[in-house]
Amino acid sequence: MPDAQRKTDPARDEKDQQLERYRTDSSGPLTTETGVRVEDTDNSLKAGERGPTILEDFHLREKITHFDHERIPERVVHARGSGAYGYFQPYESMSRYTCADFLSDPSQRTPVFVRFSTVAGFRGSADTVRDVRGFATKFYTRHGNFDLVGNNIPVFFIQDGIKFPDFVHAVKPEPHNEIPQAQSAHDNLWDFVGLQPETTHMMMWVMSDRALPRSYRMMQGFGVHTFRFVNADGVGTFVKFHWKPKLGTHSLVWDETQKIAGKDPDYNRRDLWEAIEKGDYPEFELGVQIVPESDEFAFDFDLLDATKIIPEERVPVTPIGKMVLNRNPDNFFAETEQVAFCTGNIVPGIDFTNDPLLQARNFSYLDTQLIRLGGPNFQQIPVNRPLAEVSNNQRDGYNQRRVHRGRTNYFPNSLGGGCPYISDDTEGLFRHYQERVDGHKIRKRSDSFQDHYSQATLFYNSLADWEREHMIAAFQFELNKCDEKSVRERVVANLNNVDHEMAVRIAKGIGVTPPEREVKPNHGASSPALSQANTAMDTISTRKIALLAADGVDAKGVTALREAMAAKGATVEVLAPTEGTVTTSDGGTLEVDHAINTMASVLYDAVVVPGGVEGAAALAADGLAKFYVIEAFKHAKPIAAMGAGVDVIARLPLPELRLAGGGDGIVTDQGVVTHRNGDDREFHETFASLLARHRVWDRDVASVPA
Ligand code: HDD
Repeated sequence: MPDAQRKTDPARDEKDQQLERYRTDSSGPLTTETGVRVEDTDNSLKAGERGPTILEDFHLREKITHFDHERIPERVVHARGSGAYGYFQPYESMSRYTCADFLSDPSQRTPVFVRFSTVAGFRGSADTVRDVRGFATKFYTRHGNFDLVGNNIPVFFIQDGIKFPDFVHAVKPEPHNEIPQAQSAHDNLWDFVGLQPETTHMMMWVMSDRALPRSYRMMQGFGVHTFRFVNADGVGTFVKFHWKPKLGTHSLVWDETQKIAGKDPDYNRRDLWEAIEKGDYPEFELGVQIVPESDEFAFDFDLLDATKIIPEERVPVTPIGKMVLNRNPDNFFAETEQVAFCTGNIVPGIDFTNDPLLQARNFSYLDTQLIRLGGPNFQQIPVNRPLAEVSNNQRDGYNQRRVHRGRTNYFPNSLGGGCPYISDDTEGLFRHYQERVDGHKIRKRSDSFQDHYSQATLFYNSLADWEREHMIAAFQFELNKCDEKSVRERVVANLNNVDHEMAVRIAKGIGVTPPEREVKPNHGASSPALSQANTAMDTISTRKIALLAADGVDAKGVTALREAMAAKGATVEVLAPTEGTVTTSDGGTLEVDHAINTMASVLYDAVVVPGGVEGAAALAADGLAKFYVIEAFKHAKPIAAMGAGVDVIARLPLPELRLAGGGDGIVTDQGVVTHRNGDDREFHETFASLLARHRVWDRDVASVPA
């Protein structure tokens, strides 16, 4: 998008101003890194026009050397990601629970940088794979950086960080042939899963639609661990962090994700970038579940166990503030690649618990940045720099950018005026929460961590029918990709602990003998908050609608639909056989947004077939156009047809549908809304309400080819 069209928030926050000091624009004559102007950068220095290149060519050597060193190690997990800046603003002071400055004043905006990611794939892998999504937020608070390094799923695969290398080795491509890329559907992962029952709850989430988000702007985020708020009196309270997207939590369907991975591997990255460029700033509400310390043992699971949620019906999520992402980075490498999140980055008012997963993470993140970013000075990289003042006696090291003056670099000192000193001022002072700890050194998992199934069952029970169907199909898909029968059998035996009927169905779909007996009856409890069927469905803002057009299209209906959708924040894009324009039935022209073969229905939320006899006839004869509609139907997307466009639908190989005839008004059947006169407010409203519900799940799609 040209710079002139870029909408950016005019308010330049402190982080933006700080970054301004480091921004550079290409200008002036071309020079070496030492500032020497060069006369030619296309030809190396040679002994004669056809002679050998000579070592003396400092420009060649510098240019090639720099290029050779352009890459840094990709993140060992979460290598593929995308980031944005924005701000966080609390709704009211949380000082009753925490002295965290950024949560104390509703008029204060704290700059943030957020990076969303997939876990297993390499840096260049596709966005829409089945995977957990990372949701890492760096708050540049006045009292230092706070990193909330979460995921879009509220639980984790393992309970103790010492298992992390095993889990990651198992899910990553297999070591002998480095296959498959960014896929959990392979023997090694499921071998590990079957042998490690603590993964069960998380695997249920990963097999659910949560692992296929429609957009980074439409997924939840979770801090996962139980953290601690600490107030000014030193009183601690347990807390779980939740991010809820304003646009609701919505997902793609599996077949669609696989196709998008080829059509647009940058699907989620592009979506985030374009939304921010257009001024459709993604918004998330931060909420907390608050548990007084006196209730530490009030639950039938351990608050320190990261494979467990606290059901929202038991402890509600209190909204405490909102985050708005309003600025794209200037440079992917400098900012999104070099951003370094560390769970150990906390600020006064927030503290850890003894969750053994969190404790290991606190070591791992700092350690990984040392290798990834080449030494201990990575906090000096512009995107990582805190806004709070930094002053200590840490010195030297690779990539030291500070020029420390003075002769002292130790504490205490008198020769440097005693600086930096330990102050009595309690404002912004970090004090560790004084938790009493008493125990034997022991390598043992607590008995309170041993129930791996009750919450997996709770999740299963909470899903809508369509969500369960998707999950069962996902288990079957993944396990069918496993060659080893013993691996499939072990996973089924384990799932039998979650729900017998579910395990039987999965077994039947993967060539494994179904378990004969129920291990224990399903407890029947559910938590409605866990189902995506209960998410926000009141907006079509930023949704993308494909409108198929050919010469002879009815302009009036198109314009009316476009205006109606734009008024609700959605975008209608015109797709036609070629770029340029199409001729409308009244002799005018209609701008084409994309040639139909450069896009696909999977890149849109809905498909529209407009009126106009000639245009509709052309679409009816165009295999690509017809496939848009059939595929959209298969993926449960709303479809609209107007005027002669209804006849295009009528001739497609779809299940029997009631469509609008000559004398009918609006007819809606299985999410297909048709009307002989498209220029109608009620028609637009019907279509928009289908779109707001995201998908039409009660549609018969099994027999539809796509
Ligand atoms: Fe992790 C990256 C989230 C467990 C070790 N993790 C990483 C990122 C996210 C998470 C979002 C990407 C940050 C970015 O965008 O730069 N990780 C989680 C969550 C976990 C979790 C929600 C469980 C609750 N992670 C976890 C464990 C360990 C790690 C148990 C190791 C003991 N994670 C890492 C890492 C990474 C990382 C190796 C790779 C790149 C990085 O840190 O900066 O240190």
